[in-house]
Amino acid sequence: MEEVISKKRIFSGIQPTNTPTLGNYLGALINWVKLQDDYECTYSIVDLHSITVRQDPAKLKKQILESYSLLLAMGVDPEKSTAFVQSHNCQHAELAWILSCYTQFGELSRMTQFKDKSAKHPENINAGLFTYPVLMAADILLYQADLVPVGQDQKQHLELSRDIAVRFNNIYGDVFKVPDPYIPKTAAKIASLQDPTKKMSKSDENPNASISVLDDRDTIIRKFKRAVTDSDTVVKYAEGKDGINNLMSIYSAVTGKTYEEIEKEFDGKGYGDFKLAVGEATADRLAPIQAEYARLAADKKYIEECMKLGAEKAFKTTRKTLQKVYKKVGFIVI
Ligand code: AQP
Repeated sequence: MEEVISKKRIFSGIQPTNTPTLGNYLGALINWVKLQDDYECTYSIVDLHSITVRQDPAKLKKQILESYSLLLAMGVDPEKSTAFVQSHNCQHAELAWILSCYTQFGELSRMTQFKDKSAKHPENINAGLFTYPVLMAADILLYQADLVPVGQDQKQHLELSRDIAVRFNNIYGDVFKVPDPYIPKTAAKIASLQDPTKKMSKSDENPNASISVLDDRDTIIRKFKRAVTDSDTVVKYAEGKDGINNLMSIYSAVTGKTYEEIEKEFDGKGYGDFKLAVGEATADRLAPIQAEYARLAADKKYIEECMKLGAEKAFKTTRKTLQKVYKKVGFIVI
């Protein structure tokens, strides 16, 4: 008899805190699309996470719709994968509560993101900001994910998810799959265009620091022209040239060229020519996504149907896990 090998499961999420940046795209979303062929993928717009920082409701609603539509425009297939909005599956919040009773105050106090974000928003150090990693653990463990694509910044949170899973399993038996990090072969780390020692971030207050995937061609080119570099003139990947290194990694990611090829291409040319080329190549790369996004944005009914389908698929998958958890802790499942 032919052996049926089931695909490994992947879970990943993105916060609808603003329009995704070129960093989100090249560092994460581009891989989400690729992974769909080889894995059973679940992708979420994690709106519950986004309110740990105060959001404007009308803007948030627009951003959830926009982020979701962009996922589809980039190539996430709602039939093949599960693409859903986190708040459409109430079981995330339910499991998060249970798991919070199996997570220690001391563990959460050690999370560097909590420390960073509380320093950034001293006026709003809310309990959600503190328990954010528990909700993240619930997101992952609910789907029995084998692998979680994570950037460096989320490694500590994934480690905690693993600790919580192991702790729960030690008490109640095999309930949760213990997830591993997935480090893609090509994971670009994109830095801010204004401060190349910092990551490009969608909530950066300086609009020139990041490229939104929906920026028009002129804006993209203008932002790259203004990108902070150094006083040297040679386009070369080297230590201490953070700005140029960042532009090279962007150019390499959008064109597929190696650093060596890029250095050759711009041999004898200045930073001005290089910046223009990076801007044009990035705009070319984003153009088809923007066109598809415009088409989808005009079809709200289709987007709503996809959201519903995603929510149903997500709920069905996670119901099994949550019922098992309820039984294990001693609740009556009716
Ligand atoms: N600059 C980046 N380079 C590479 N990857 C990046 N990611 C984010 N910024 C870069 C990856 O994108 C995925 C989704 O990110 P997120 O929505 O969870 O939020 P984040 O990591 O906190 O990204 P932002 O843009 O900086 O959001 P805000 O400003 O809201 O905090 C993740 O896989 C992340 O690694």
